[in-house]
Amino acid sequence: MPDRIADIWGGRTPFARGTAWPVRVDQKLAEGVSESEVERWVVSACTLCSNGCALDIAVKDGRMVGVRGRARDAVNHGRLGPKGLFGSWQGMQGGDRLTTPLIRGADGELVETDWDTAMGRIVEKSRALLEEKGPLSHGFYTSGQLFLEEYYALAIIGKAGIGTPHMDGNTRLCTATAAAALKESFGSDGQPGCYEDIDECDAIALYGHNVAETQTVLWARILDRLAGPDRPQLICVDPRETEVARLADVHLAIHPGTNLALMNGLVRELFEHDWIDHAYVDAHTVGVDELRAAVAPWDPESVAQVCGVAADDVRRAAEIIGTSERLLSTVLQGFYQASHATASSCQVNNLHLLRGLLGKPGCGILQMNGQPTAQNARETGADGDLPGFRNWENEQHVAELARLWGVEPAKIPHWAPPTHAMQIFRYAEQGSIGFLWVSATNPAVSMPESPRIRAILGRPELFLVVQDLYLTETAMLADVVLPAAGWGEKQGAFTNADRTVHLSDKAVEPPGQARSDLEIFLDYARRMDFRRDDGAPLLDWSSPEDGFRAWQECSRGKLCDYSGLSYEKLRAGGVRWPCNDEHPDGTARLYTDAVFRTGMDVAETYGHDLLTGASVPPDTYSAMRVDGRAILKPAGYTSPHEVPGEDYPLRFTTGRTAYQFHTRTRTARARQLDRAAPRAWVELAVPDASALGIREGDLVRVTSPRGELVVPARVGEVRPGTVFAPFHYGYWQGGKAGPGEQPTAANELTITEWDPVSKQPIFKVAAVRVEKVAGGSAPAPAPTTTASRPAEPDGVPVTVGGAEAEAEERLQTAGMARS
Ligand SMILES: Nc1nc2c(c(=O)[nH]1)N[C@H]1C(S)=C(S)[C@@H](COP(=O)(O)OP(=O)(O)OC[C@H]3O[C@@H](n4cnc5c(=O)[nH]c(N)nc54)[C@H](O)[C@@H]3O)O[C@H]1N2
Ligand SMILES: Nc1nc2c(c(=O)[nH]1)N[C@H]1C(S)=C(S)[C@@H](COP(=O)(O)OP(=O)(O)OC[C@H]3O[C@@H](n4cnc5c(=O)[nH]c(N)nc54)[C@H](O)[C@@H]3O)O[C@H]1N2
Ligand code: SF4
Ligand SMILES: [Mo]
Repeated sequence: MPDRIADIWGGRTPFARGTAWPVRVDQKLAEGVSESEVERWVVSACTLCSNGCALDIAVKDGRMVGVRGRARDAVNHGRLGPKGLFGSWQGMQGGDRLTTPLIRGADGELVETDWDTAMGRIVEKSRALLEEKGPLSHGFYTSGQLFLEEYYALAIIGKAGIGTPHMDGNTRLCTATAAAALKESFGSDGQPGCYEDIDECDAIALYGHNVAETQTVLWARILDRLAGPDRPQLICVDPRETEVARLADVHLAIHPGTNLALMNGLVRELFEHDWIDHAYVDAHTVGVDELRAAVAPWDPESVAQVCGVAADDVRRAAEIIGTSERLLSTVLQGFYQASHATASSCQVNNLHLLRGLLGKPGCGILQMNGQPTAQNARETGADGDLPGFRNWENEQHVAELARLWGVEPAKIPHWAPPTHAMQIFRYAEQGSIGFLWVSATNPAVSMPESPRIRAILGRPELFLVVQDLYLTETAMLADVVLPAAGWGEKQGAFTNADRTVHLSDKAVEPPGQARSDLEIFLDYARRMDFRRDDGAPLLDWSSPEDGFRAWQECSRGKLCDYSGLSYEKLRAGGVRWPCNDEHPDGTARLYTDAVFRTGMDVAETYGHDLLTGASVPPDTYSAMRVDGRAILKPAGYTSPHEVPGEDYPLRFTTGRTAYQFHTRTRTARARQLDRAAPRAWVELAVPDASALGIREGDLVRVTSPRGELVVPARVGEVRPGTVFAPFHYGYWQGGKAGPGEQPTAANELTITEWDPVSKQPIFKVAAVRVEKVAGGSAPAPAPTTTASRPAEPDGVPVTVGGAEAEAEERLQTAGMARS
């Protein structure tokens, strides 16, 4: 059996364009448990990234004892990656789960209590603040990791119960730009393409997306096309030598923060060579002249100078993009969390629109999601949108919600855009928000400039509720901690990055008194006695399925239409929305008719200026008469705000490793994963390291204007002049609760700044200096299997998982077209 820590993607099953990706069922069972001992297999999908690989959970003696990929699911064809195989089920059963509510006692310590006391304290505080200061005293900061029904309940509580605009998800840190770029170009959130576009394309361009580590099963699909008889061409835009970069035909290792200059250059090349589908552009888009003018200065030489790449590589990439018949593009954090996030991501849309490559097999755009349920946070309005991709500036849309919820439209905050997460924290800092409820996210580690965020969360004037599985760095600062049931312990639906909806059934009981997030939100609504205008309870659901049905009504007739789905139908396998009477089996691709969601009546936004973020007023938008055409949005490049200088000569960027998920609450509790990347490190390029006298494993201090990290150095393959840090390692480091001896969290250094349109924080661009603190006695604790591999492998032990990381792979070739 393969060691799936050493072999992240598993064995190759090559396939040719237009044929089906072969099925391979990956399975992992706990040590000593054989398949015949498994009592039940429970339908679910993995929640350790946005890929949403379908799986069944193995149950024995009331515990989850393993997982098996689902052969017939369109998303993964049976495959699972290391996080799915090891992290999904073990990460829930850490032994140190929260099992009772905690409240801060008179002596300032968190003490165990019962639900009545904990909820009583929350409701008392909530009522007092509402009376004294009104709804704007309340803020909710949620996740991209709850289930659809939970978000929808929270959205109704916030918008129709309390009436506060201060609600957002950590999706603001994650995929706010995906939504923003889709809205700006096509009028609405909603992924145009789907994963089958990998099977159909001739070229794949990955923009700031290290898919090999962050959606390992999707990369396995790409690897299988690359190994097939008609290999697609591959373009990678990333400052590191990722696995994607290694296999790319063109690797553009640009300086962090310069994406927009590159993108303007690529768009310009299409115009220069007339790689334009004029009929498509004329019939289905607006704005081509403005776009042509905006990109005019960006000839390949100018791009090369600003981005630090070869002009000929820009030309080669443009030629692939300009001449491939079927092009698939994916975009993720290297764009979304860098400067000019929305502007750069819109240029990817523009490349497709100019070539008319949209709504056809192999011609997808995946403005990727990252978290497993980020899509649902956006759909349901738990993230600072209105539910169902409704537009807060459209009175009709607000009236629909008011009817659904049985309240006056005036109750639903829509006098200004919903408050984004960074602003919610600013209000908490200033004191206008006095009640902050954080669910399923760990901002003390994951938000930028963490010294500031910790200070805000720790303010004695702020009443902080934290709802989590574990006592995280954030929970330690709370006034009330609520123990949540998690994946496998509760039921709910969720939607992956290609619009595939899965159902996750309950496999086991949650530990101790832990309750599902849905139960907690419903309990709060009951205790607060939120009512419709007719006096009936605002939320009368008694099960997740009630919530699902309510959501189906809310989504009916909208782009994200769930009306044709049911739990029963989802048990048979994932289905892509929209799913309704017209499309009972779901919908593979959007915009096949090139009619976009830009009409006045359906648009989710009237758009923004990409450089300033100024919103387009409704009458201006109306006068533009976009009427269902896509918008080619231009933006001129400006330099990032924080650039290297004398004091801070290097560029700092951050991201992920294949083996850890975010702040590691789940992956650090799966031994196979944790051992592969147990502690923090930073990556330096060979020339930078040697100039500073730093060798592999030396302890270094990395300093930005905001803070410092002290961690071992990996002398690796990041582009010279750039320092990369994984952001997973909070001060929970090493299982120790409380600040560690040395700061290890990347966000100690990051900047409080965000994209003007999407409001997504800039995690990937800052300036730092690096100095050696002490010689190391061992190589850095970074994996060798991925982008963090050492430049000089001699003496660095190779990352392996050993016997405990062995997992089964069953190839099912019957009926499959194989190359
Ligand atoms: N193993 C693992 N998988 C995950 C997660 C995880 O924590 N661990 N998290 C999930 C989530 S929520 C998300 S959002 C996704 C994120 O998935 P990705 O976006 O693929 O992951 P990142 O490592 O954050 O960033 C991707 C790449 O951006 C590059 N980059 C940095 N700065 C720039 C720049 O200025 N321009 C360009 N073009 N590239 C740049 C980095 O070198 C990095 O390789 O992963 C999901 N999957
Ligand atoms: N420097 C830097 N910072 C970043 C990023 C970066 O690339 N660089 N990436 C950003 C991105 S894209 C993201 S998505 C964020 C992620 O940042 P976070 O959301 O803070 O990361 P997680 O560790 O996933 O936190 C989720 C929490 O929810 C808990 N949880 C899991 N399931 C459940 C559940 O069912 N119910 C409840 N109540 N709790 C649950 C987990 O135990 C965990 O504590 O980080 C962002 N921060
Ligand atoms: S690719 Fe993502 S969803 Fe699939 S098994 Fe890995 S972590 Fe889970
Ligand atoms: Mo994310």
